[in-house]
Amino acid sequence: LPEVFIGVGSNVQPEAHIRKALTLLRQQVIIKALSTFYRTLPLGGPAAQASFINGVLIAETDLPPLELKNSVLRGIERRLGRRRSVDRYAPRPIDLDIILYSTLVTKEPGMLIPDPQLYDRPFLALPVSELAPDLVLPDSGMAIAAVAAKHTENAMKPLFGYTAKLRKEFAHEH
Ligand code: PH2
Ligand code: MG
Ligand code: MG
Repeated sequence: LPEVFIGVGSNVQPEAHIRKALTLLRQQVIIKALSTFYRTLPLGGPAAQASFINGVLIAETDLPPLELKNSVLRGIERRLGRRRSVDRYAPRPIDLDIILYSTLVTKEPGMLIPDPQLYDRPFLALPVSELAPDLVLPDSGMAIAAVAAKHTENAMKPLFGYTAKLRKEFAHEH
């Protein structure tokens, strides 16, 4: 089955919303592994915005990317009360993004894989590197370790207790 790296983020009751999102997600895909989850400062948008929790998981699914995104991920976002508006920095109960889909490279509008944000967001690069330290990115040929090395965990606080609980509850045992 294709391995998909999915970015998870929330800044509205994030502990609870991420747990609910994973409960729904695992009804539709196999959750193989969870990165460390971090408390992160809001990037872009109004500075007064609430902080986020961000992390990345590896899923296995035979769903093609468009279906995974539009029915599964968007479906969970809607069920958790996310309403999309013109404000791309609006607080969100849950955000689920396809970061990598196996070795696929696609540049269609609305379906950029690998997600270009992987290159400039520490809360994506560091977790992906934790989950797959030897990964080579299929679009650029860059090593994820090199991308992650450009970032520091300065603005990221690892949530070890929360991560352990998520792993116990949701990560499929190998
Ligand atoms: N997502 C955003 C904007 N800012 N900041 C953090 N810390 N985490 C996010 O997931 C995030 C953000 C919209 O793309
Ligand atoms: Mg996002
Ligand atoms: Mg998104």
